Amino acid sequence: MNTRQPAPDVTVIVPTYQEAESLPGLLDRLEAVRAGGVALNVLIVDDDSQDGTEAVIAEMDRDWVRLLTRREDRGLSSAVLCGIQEATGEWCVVMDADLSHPPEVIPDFLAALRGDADFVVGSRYVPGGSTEDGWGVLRWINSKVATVMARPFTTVRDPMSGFLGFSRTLIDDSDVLDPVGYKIGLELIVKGECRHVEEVPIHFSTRRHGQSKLSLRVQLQYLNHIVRLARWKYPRLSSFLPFAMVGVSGIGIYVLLLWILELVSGGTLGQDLQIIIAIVGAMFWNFTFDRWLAFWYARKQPFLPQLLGFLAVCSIPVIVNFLITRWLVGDDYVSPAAGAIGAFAGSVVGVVFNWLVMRSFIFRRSESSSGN
Ligand SMILES: Nc1nc2c(ncn2[C@@H]2O[C@H](COP(=O)(O)OP(=O)(O)OP(=O)(O)O)[C@@H](O)[C@H]2O)c(=O)[nH]1
Ligand SMILES: [Mg+2]
Repeated sequence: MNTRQPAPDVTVIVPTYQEAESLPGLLDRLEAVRAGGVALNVLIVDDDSQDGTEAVIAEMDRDWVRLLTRREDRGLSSAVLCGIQEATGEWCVVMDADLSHPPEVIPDFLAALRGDADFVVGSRYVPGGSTEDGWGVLRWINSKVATVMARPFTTVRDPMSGFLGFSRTLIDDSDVLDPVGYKIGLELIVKGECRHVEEVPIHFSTRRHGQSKLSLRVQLQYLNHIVRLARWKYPRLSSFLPFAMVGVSGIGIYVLLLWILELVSGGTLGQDLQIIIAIVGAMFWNFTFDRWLAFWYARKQPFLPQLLGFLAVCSIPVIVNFLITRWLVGDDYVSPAAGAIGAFAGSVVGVVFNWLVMRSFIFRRSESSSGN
């Protein structure tokens, strides 16, 4: 890029992996947008494709196009983040290389950003937007399911879009970004705490050259990404819900263990011992899954104090259950109704009280555990 040129209004960031065939067409269309009066430069962030990308860019020889070849890092989101760091324009536009995204709407993106939008998405699902025919049913379902899963975080109709516009300074602290996700748009909207996301309708074309990089692995990463976003945006709920669910599963484990012990020992163990073994087994079950799913941020802290604390706190609802049942029953007859009320009270205490106590005293957030 020629450093003597004035800073452009917008840097178009194009992450690429083996898109040499598509680049000339893309750059021609971007050149036409420039000719239309948009001061843009282009930053191609290529993951060492070795498919002639470098030669294509050298041959086209446009001084407003810069190729950044990454030889160590890999991945779409991290390529985009790298592009944002290297961008020089006041605004960033991110788009695919494969001509799925029409560069001609970039002026509309800028108009929205200069207005009151803090983020712009090229959208297939707003009036005027469309998708080229020929998407298989599976891909369509896939896109819809992914969109529905993003609903708790944003009401944007097409949060899966990879055609994005935003201010270069949207994220001051790039450490908050988590490049695990393929869907960097969703990540930026949520962590940039964008309030006004504008959707510019686009016609999404099917790629003509090269291959899709959308693999099953990438889709599994999306699930992981959603979980991480939930933990970031709703930290208490994302801890309490798994805790409650593990609690319910623990009851199942308890009953299952009682049944297995009865079956295996044929009653030789004695009732008390069977109950104790089942309780301890269920506690270990809960501890393991709570530590993993509900208190994920404290997983790197020492195990033993957590285990002992967990067991101590767990015994509180058992005591509550015991005391309430005792209080409700007469001297010599333990009625099932009293037992049920006691167990119910113990469970309620168990879920809410245990969660609060464990969060505050046993699985504490440390400075370094704020991430996911
Ligand atoms: N730098 C970099 N770019 C990538 C990587 N994976 C994908 N890309 C680029 O990101 C853009 C989107 O990838 P695509 O494979 O087109 O994904 P898609 O649009 O969901 O799928 P298709 O519609 O089948 O093309 C393209 O420009 C890719 O070249 C990667 O690992 N590193
Ligand atoms: Mg594509």
